Parts: sequence; structure tokens; C-alpha cells
Amino acid sequence: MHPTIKMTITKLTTNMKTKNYELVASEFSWSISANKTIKAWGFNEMVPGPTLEAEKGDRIVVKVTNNLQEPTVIHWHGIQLAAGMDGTDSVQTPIAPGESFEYNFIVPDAGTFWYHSHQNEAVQMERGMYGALVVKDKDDVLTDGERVLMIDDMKLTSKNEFKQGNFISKWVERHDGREGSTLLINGLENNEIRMRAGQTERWRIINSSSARYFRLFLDGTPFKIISTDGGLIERPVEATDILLVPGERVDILVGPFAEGETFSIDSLPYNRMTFLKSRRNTFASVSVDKAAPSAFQIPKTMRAIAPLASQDATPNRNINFSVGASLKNGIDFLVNGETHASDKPVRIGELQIWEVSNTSLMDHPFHLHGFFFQVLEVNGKAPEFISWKDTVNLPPRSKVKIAWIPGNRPGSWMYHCHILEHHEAGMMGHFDVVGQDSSTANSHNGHHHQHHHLGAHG
Ligand SMILES: [Cu+2]
Repeated sequence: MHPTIKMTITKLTTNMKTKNYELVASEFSWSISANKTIKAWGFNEMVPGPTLEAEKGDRIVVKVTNNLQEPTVIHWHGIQLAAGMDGTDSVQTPIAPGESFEYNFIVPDAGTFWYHSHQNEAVQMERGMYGALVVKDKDDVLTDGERVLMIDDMKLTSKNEFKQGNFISKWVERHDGREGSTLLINGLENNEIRMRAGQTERWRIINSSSARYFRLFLDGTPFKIISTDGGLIERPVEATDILLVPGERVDILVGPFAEGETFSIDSLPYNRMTFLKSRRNTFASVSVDKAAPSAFQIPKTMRAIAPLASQDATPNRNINFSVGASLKNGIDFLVNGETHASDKPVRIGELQIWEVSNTSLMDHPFHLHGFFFQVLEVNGKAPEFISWKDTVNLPPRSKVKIAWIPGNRPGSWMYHCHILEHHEAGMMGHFDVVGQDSSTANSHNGHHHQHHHLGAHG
């Protein structure tokens, strides 16, 4: 072995720590504002659940106990882990009421990730079954403070209940995804954030809503984008608004401000071609207290990201998201013309160039489990900056080309629309990551089909 390689391995092993966590899923009362209490479902009686923290390279062991009345399973959104730990009903038996399951994995990347229910999602996540997972790195940007902001909305009755409503509102929910007028940041309505003057903070923003497209706007105050789904980008990018689709994350630098300044955290209208019209909404307010010293430092280049392929690379797979009429359901949400589609396997180490087309007339957030990709182009146009992603928006009638390389983590994986109602209605594809022996692929595919029908999708 080459001496420098050996040294690196030794260093990684000695620095690695194990972080132990316990999450208990249950129903509990949660106050979203002074006189609004809901029957939430969540972790450790909090909405969101506790923020789990680790350093890049650490091992995380999380014992999840299910005290709900129905099975659940926990997905670690954005973590490049082994297939068996991905937390879907394709790779594990859901955790039955009263049972526990221990998730055990290494977090190989620094960034803003999250965990959430991947079972009966449109109900379990709507009620609060999510939390943040923050992975830090010693080479991170040095700021004066960090916050995690988890965006959500809830559709509640006048009695603060989660009723689905009549036939028409059910149909609208199936079509649009469930959006509600109760707007939450970190489980609270009209959340008030206080900053110190003269300081610059890192905000890790996670869109954990069922279907809402959150177009972040700080009253016109410019901010700097420094990180996306898969961690730091190359250089900070200044912006006054950014779209976060369900499942997506962005980290921004905010400040410095002068004492006494105030502004709101808004979502600007975004027309995703739904029945319900999008409006500008206020989610929270920020006020600036007296000054505190700043240690903020940022390098010109935060990290280098090598492109996996050129923009004109030829796709080796085409995937189509569409919506079709259905006698049984009125409307079906399809991948390659099927609900809960089976897609071909991919081989470890083989560059994937996927063209994902959306032939429907509405937007869909495409999420790939377990691996990061780079967006090469959207409708023939390269993105503004290179970044690592696990979730990307597919605008209506669009073609999005992505590149990624399957790492050495064989097993069952999936991609799907992150509008939970669309996912549940079938807008997903299963595929296997396989080694050189193609016989593995066939046996895994058979397993998929069987498992899919046993699962809780139907
Ligand atoms: Cu969708």
C-alpha cells in the first residue's frame, strides 16, 4: 500500500466516533401557537423531532421505537448509506406498533439532511414525523451561529384536527398534494427569530412539507447560498429568493444586520399548476438585538466539485413522469406509464446519465434515494452553479438531465416524486444497484415485485 493512503485511513479510523440516539414515535399534544394545540405524531414528543448531529465520518446508531397504532419506517433523506439502512419497506419490514429497530450507518458527507417517516407518509409526515440530521465538518464555514429551519404547513379543521374532508377536497389533495393554511417553521406558527447585530449566521433550511413549494424571500434582504442537498457548493451565490421544493435543502448566510432591524421570512408565490392558487405567505419574523462580536470567515472557494459529465452527455436511461386518467382513481401518477414502476438495475461504478422527463402539466420534485447527482441541464440549459443534489424540481413539460455514479452499495433503491400524495399514488420507480454478476439483478427484481405488493402502498 502507498504510504500516504495508509496514513489517511489511520486518521479516519481514529477520528471516527459513534453517536447514539433514541427516537420514540408516538401521538402527543403539540402547541403550534398560544391557543392552537394539535394531536401530532412525531418523535420524542416534539415537532420537528430532535436535531441529530454528527461529524463527517461518524457512525450513527439510532434506536427507533414505534409507539404509534400503525407501522412506521424511517428514511434518512440524503445520507449515502447501505441499502438495508435506507428505511423503506423495500429494504426492511416496517416497525410494528410496540416494536423497535436499530438503524446503524456512517455519515460520509457533511451537510443538511433529515429523517422522516416513509410509511403512510401522507398521514404520518403531515402530522409531524420528521426531524433534521446535521453533519458537520472541521473544514466548514465559520459563522457566528447556526439554525435549522424546517418548513411545513398543515391543513387543519376549525377544531385543529387533521380531517381529510369531503370527496372534492380529497380529489384536490390527490391532484395537488395536501397544502394547508397553518404555516410552520420548526413546528410553530409565527415563529420569532432573534439575531444579534453585526453577526452572520448559517441557516439550514429544509422543506419538510407534503407538497408546498417554498420560495424563500427575506423581504428583499440579500442572502448567500452556500450549500445544497449534498453539502457545500464551490463559492457563495448571492440571491434574494430561492425555490425549495418538498425534500430539498439549502444553507444560506444571513446578516450582518444593524440593531433594531426587522424582516419577515416569506414564501413568494410559485405557480406549480395546481387547482389551489399560490400566494405570498409569511412564515416567521426576524428581529435584530444589540451587537455581538463576529468571528465569521469564509474562504473564496469552499470546495471544488468536479463535473461528472459534460452538459451534452448522451443519456443512458430515460425516465418519464406523467399523469394519466384512471377509471378506479380518477387520476394516476405514473413513472414510465406504470404506478410503482420497476426500472432496470444499474451497475456499481458505471456513470449514469438519466434524462428525466415530465410530460404532465404540473411540477414534480424528483428524489433519488441514497446517492447524490449533478444536474447537467434543465430544458437544455445548464444550472446557475454546480452542486450535489438528491432532489430536483421537474417543471411541467420539461426534460432534466442528471449524472451520478452508483457507489459500492448494492441492493434495492428507489426514486420518486416527493409530493407525498403523488408518491403514494404511484409516482415512483424501484431499481437495484448490482455488481458485475447480472444474476443478482434478476433475483432482486423478483423480490421487489413481491415486496411491493406486501407493502403499505395500496
Ligand atoms: Cu408529483
